[in-house]
This record gives sequence, C-alpha cells and structure tokens, in this order.
Amino acid sequence: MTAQTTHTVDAVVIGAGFGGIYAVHKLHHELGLTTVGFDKADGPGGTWYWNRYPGALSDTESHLYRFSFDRDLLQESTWKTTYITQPEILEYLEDVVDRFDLRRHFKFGTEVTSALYLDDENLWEVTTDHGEVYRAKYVVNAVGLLSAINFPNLPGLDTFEGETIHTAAWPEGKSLAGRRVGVIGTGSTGQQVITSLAPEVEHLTVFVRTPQYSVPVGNRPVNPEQIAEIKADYDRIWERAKNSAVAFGFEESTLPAMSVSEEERNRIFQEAWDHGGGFRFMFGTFGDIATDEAANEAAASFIRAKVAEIIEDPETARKLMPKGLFAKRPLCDSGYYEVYNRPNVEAVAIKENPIREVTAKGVVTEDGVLHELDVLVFATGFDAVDGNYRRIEIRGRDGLHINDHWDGQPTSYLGVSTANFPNWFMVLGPNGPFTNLPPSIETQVEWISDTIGYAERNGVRAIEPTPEAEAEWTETCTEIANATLFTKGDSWIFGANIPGKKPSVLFYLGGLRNYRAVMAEVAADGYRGFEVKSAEMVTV
Ligand code: FAD
Ligand code: NA7
Repeated sequence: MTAQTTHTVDAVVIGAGFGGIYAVHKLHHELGLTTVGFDKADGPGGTWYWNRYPGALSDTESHLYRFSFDRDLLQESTWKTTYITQPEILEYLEDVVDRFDLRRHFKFGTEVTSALYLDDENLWEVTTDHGEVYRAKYVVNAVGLLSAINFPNLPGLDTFEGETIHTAAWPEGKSLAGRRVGVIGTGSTGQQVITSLAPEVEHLTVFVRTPQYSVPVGNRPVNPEQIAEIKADYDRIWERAKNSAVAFGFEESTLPAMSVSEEERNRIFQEAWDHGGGFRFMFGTFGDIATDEAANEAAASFIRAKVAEIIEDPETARKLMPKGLFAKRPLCDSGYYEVYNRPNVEAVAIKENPIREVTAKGVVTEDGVLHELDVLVFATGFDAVDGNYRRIEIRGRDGLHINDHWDGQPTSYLGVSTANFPNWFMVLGPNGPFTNLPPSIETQVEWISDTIGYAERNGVRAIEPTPEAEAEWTETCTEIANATLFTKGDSWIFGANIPGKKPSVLFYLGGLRNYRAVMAEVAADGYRGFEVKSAEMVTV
C-alpha cells in the first residue's frame, strides 16, 4: 500500500450540478473558505451532464430554469425557446462555472466513496475513488435528488445481443436513427425520449407499465423583444416565484374547481392545455386539484378525453389511457400521445402482458411474442432523493452510518441537515421543497452558506439539529403530504418506484414561500432546533 497524503481544506462539496456549483461559489468567493468540489462526472452540469438523451428538455420555463443570484448573469444569459433544452442548460452551467472561475476548485471524474466524522477532531474525513483523503470542517452534499439511476434487472438482460442504454447515462451524440428500438418507461423522461426518437427510428416498441396524465408543454420560439421584456422585469418575476408555492412563475390559482360550472371548468382547462405546462395545468387552473378528489377527477377526465381524441386506434388509446388520480409530478410533452398514430410505433401494455424475459434478439412478453430489438432504452427513472447518499459510506457521530440513521425512512431537519451528522449539510435532502428547483436550491445553498458563515464568525465547532427538531420536521412534512392526494399516487415522490424501498414522505409540500419563511425564522431565532457547540464546549 502506498502512503496517502491527507489534504486539509475548510469545506468539501459533493456534486457539480446547480447545487454544487453555487455552494462552491458561496463558500469560496463569499466566505473565503478553502473549498474543494467533487463530481463523478468529467465536467460540471449534474443532471444536465448525464441526461443527454434525445428530447431532454426542462419543463420549467427557460427564464426560470437558471440561477437568480447574480443580476449581470441574468441579464447576459439568453435562450431561444420558452423551454430550455439539455445542451443549452449544460452550456449555461459550464459558462457559470467559468464566469465565476470555479473550475479550478472542482475535481471531476472523482467519486466520493466515504465521509467519516472524526468525533475527536470535529472534522470530516472524505475519501475518493482515487484514494485521496481530504479533511474538512464542513461537508455540503449536492449529490442530486434525481441522480442515482434505477436500472431494473430484467430476467435474461445479460443475454441481449443489442445495446442497452439508460437515459441518464446517454452517450453524447448517440443517434438511434434507423434502428429497432424498445423503450421501457413512460414517465417524464420516457415521454420525451419516445417523442423524439419516433420519427427517426425504424421501429419503436414502447413497454408501457403505468400510463400517465400529460398535457402539452407548449414550447415556442421567443424573440429578442420578449426576452428583453422578461429581463426588464426580472426582479419582480423572481420575487413572485420565490413567494409562490411551486415557483414555476405563473399565477397559482386559489379557485376551487367545483365552484364554477362544468362549462367554465372545461374552458379553463382548455386554456391551460393550449398554453402548455404541466405544473401550470395542475396548479394554475384551480387551487384544489392536488387536494380535492372531485377537482382532481375533473382534471383527469379532461386529459383522458384528450387522449381518446388524439390516439386514433382505440386499442392503442386504451393501452395509453391513464387511470385513477392525477397525483404524480405533473407531466407535459411535445406531442407524446400523437406519436402513437405513427405506423412505426407500437405500445405494449406490460401490466396485462408482462415482460417474461430478455433474450439475445429482444424482449419476450407473456403472450410469447418476441419484440425484436437492436437497442433497449431504459427510461426507468431514479432512486430519488436519498439514493445517492446511500451509495456513499457516510458515518456521523460515533460511527453512525447514514443507512442506519435512515433505517425507517430518510429524514432531515429543514431538508438541509440531520441529527448526529455535525457540520454536514444537504442540498435537496429528504423533505426539502417540491418546486421548480433552482430557486429552492438557491434558498438552501444561501441558508447553508449563511449558517457556515455564522459558525465561522462565532467560533462554532459543531452545529447539528436535535433529534426532536428532525422528528418535528418529519411530522410537519407528513401532515402536509397527507392533506394532498399525492400520497395516494405511487411514484418516486414517495420512493414508491424502487422495489424494496419503503415508501415514505420525501418532500416538504408546503411551498417555497412558506419554506423560505421557516428557514429565515429558524436562523433569526438563534438556529432554533440546532445544537450549536462553541469551541470551548467541545471536548477535543
Ligand atoms: P444534480 O444536478 O443531480 O447533480 C448532482 C451531481 O452529484 C451529479 O453530477 C453526480 O454525478 C454527483 N454525485 C453524486 N454522488 C456523488 C459522489 N458520491 N461523488 C461524486 N459526485 C457525486 N427540475 C426542475 O426544477 N425543472 C425541470 O424542468 C427539471 N427537469 C429535469 C429533467 C430531467 C431529465 C431530470 C433527471 C431532472 C430534472 N429536474 C428538473 C430535476 C433536476 O435534477 C434539478 O432541477 C437540478 O438539476 C438538480 O441539481 P443538483 O445540483 O441538486 O443535482
Ligand atoms: P419516473 O417518473 O420514475 O418514470 C419511470 C418510468 O419507468 C415509469 O413509467 C415506470 O413505470 C417505468 N418503470 C420503472 N421500473 C420499471 C420496470 N421494472 N419495468 C417496467 N417499467 C418500469 O422517471 P423519469 O425519469 O421519467 O422522471 C423522473 C423525474 O426526473 C421527472 O419528474 C423529471 O423531473 C425528471 P411505473 O410508473 O413505475 O409503473
């Protein structure tokens, strides 16, 4: 064994997506801390580095899917369409990294394998897959909430002679034109990749397990005047987004769906359908679609009628027809249902006709049919929220493993910290806000950075939440979630998409405005719910 050099820094940041980039910027440039960032990826971008599949698009409007912290950056960045594509977001994030001279603080192509708290020294010891060891007072985890891949192990998959690709590990520029392609998964990602691949592949077989409700995204070109208008109004736009629930920039409705006539209801739904946007359809039409069953059914039946109208073959429409509650992350698409009218696209309903096995030539379903394929695409999503944490050996006070601490369910205080893990912070950890994410990420990174600044100024050696505060926050998130219909729809929002993962509340569904107020109050109240140990009090 070769002797390892141990590097000493003030802070380690894990991840180089929106969260990690901003965290390194704040800690280094504003607090003046020596900071090193790590990412497994060979460059910055996080989500947008990995998800290079055809059709990858943000479903937050372009002008709000970005950082708001720097006025000049806001004025100088631009976009072409109302929604921003993966290559453009990646380019934007790369530009941000260069603009703030952050690249030299990151070590790319480097996976953090463990983070161990050294109780006696009040330091974290972080080890990478290159065997490097870093000691730091603070660790900021920005490891992504939709980042740990879910790759189901289908029987016989290893015998497949074609290619398998997960959408979140799509090789750059990989084209499937002219190939016979199968796609498993029809969530947000599946819909995007299916819609984009359909016109260029020879044949597309879509293995549909649970059809989902989707509305048009409404992506349109924007002209320089429209962009200038937004830029002139940016202060107000961000103010409004940060003071709303889902922070998608539209006015959120408070009108109960059943308080208007059926005709008026359908007019409002149609208007939202024509405008586009999934969150807008769910939260901009009426105020109770996510909470009231009758309102929810009204929205669901409006979408079902559209599916029946768009898909010409009634049997295909039946296979694609969503059922039950409209209570998952609302989806929007660029002509997804229309794709099934193409002669080269076939839907296989795998709940009624399950996948039996994968063979050398393709996928065999229970009815004995071999669906011959050159490529099998997995759009099967992520082990969301806690997935990446559980893949690192993280041990807090007294060697407590994060997986043991989170045995029942992943928890946190305020989505940013957890008891027994001092000076250890999370961006979009369990029970953080469920919104358009950049403004929530900024809220958390700013709060974390302020807290670290407070600790540094006040000689604080260790800050961590009390178990009671964490339990209370979990209870708050559970109560809010239980008041919605989301708990009744199985999805990654509750960890219900991963076999063996215990479904539990993973988000604070109280909205960004309320979240920001709580975060501000906790800090103003002397870090209520945190145990703050000053240098003198800590036994060394
Ligand atoms: P990420 O961007 O996920 O970055 C985390 C990084 O951490 C990754 O690069 C990963 O490699 C790295 N990492 C993890 N573990 C380790 C380790 N042990 N060692 C080293 N590096 C590690 N959100 C929206 O608000 N609007 C949208 O329209 C939207 N669209 C999306 C579309 C897709 C296809 C996906 C997958 C997600 C989408 N999201 C959207 C969610 C998106 O993840 C967030 O908006 C945001 O990009 C998250 O940024 P982040 O920095 O927190 O995490
Ligand atoms: P999702 O929303 O989790 O969708 C995954 C899809 O894959 C969904 O249709 C699943 O069906 C399907 N799936 C998952 N595992 C299997 C197996 N084993 N067999 C067949 N089908 C399977 O992930 P996305 O990537 O689309 O979206 C996640 C978020 O990332 C999204 O909200 C955006 O913000 C980006 P199921 O519904 O479980 O029956």
